[in-house]
Amino acid sequence: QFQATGVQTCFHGRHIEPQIYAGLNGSNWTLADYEARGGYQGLRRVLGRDGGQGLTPDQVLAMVKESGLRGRGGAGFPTGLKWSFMPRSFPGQKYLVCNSDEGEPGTCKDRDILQFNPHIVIEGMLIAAYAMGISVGYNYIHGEIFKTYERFEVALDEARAAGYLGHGILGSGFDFQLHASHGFGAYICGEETALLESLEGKKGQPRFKPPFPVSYGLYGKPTTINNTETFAAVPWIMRHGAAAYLECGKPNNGGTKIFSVSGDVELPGNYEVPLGTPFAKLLELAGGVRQGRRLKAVIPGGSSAPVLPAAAMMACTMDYDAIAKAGSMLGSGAVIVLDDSRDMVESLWRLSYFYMHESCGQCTPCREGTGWMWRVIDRIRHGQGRAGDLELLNSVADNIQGRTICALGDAAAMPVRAMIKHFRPEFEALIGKPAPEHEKTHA
Ligand code: L3W
Ligand code: SF4
Repeated sequence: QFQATGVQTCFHGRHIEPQIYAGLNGSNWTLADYEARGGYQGLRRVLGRDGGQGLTPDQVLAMVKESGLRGRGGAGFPTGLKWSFMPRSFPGQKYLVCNSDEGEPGTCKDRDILQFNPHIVIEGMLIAAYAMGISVGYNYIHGEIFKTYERFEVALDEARAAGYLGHGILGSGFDFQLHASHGFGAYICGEETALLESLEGKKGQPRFKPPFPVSYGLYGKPTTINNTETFAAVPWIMRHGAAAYLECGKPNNGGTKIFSVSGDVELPGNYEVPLGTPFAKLLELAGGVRQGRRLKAVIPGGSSAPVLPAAAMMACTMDYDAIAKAGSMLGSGAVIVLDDSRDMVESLWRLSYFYMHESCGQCTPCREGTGWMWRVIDRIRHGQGRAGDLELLNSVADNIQGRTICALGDAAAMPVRAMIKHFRPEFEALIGKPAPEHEKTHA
């Protein structure tokens, strides 16, 4: 039973309403429902169709910058800054892309936003397109959530019929066409340049960066890519103002964030809370550690984020800066809770298998290194570990991290190093005597 819920929380002594899940009951996703909740009012304000004067693209951009909104896909890059990179005048097509290829283990927020609130993403993309002078957009949706893709298509039809998409939107001079596209389930297609390759109909393999997509994106044209949740935050900012959004969170970490809390908790689910909420509060909202067991560790930002032991996590607030200071990353906001019954060697063994399986194979350190790390962890797990295996694992991780085309290599290496750093005795306990000399090259 996975819950999708916005939680009203008290933060800095103030009552904070959820911004993305507000008013949702699971079935009120249609255009009429969305409009009844105040939907498309942000776009109307921007286009001057609410009785006001409207906002210029520069004013919209300034608001997004001031709001402190940071990318919700994993990197936390400032959204307003990213939008400001888009060239204003370009003699050709510019593109806007929504990255809904959610595949990070533990992350399941974007699929729920699209399922329960698709119009909030469409409205956010419309406002982004207006700010950057873009007339064509795509939403690339993960291939394993086909029903969600179908629902998004229906929402697009509703928006077109109501004049929110197409030419002369709401009687203004603004044009925007938006299309949905679905992938086929490869994790690597969530990496933005692999996504673009896939959208172009090619094999989804990452490109070298730079050039970044804003210089050389879809079909080689300037392209801005943001995560689903990032676009979903934009309408609220337009309706309530940048300062109100920033105040919801903490400096440099504006707004609310959806955390997918999974693992050993009583109430796994998506929880929308202000950035800066203490981890202890989030854990409490998720019902606490299951069956009254003790917290052992937490992976705070999806499987790519280094694991943190319980004590470090309980001292943390849930925001980009605090989690980075503690030695991990907020990532996409997938909080994987591990209780004291968990075997960390087994946990790492599962994670490592995932990265080995999902490596696109394009660069040698990742293709060979992910398999090498998994094989070493596999033999440790089966009681056949050798003296020096932990040093070997760290060495392989060192030779992957920072030496690959995309972040998957780093994402595979970081959990290995963190698990060994924090839970070394569990690995050592499984490692037997030194292997015979002739076996030492077999890793
Ligand atoms: C123009 C520059 N643009 C950066 C843009 C860049 C991108 C964004 C962030 O990885 C992380 C990764 C995963 N001029 C620019 C520029 N940009 N400098 O800003 O860039 P970057 O390179 O910091 O990150 P990234 O390559 O986008 C994303 C982590 O997210 N992650 C992955 C989650 C996976 C999902 C999923 O399931 N789909 O969300 C989870 O933590 O490890 O560190 O747009 O173009 N100078
Ligand atoms: Fe492919 Fe891995 Fe290289 Fe990324 S790091 S391009 S997934 S081989």
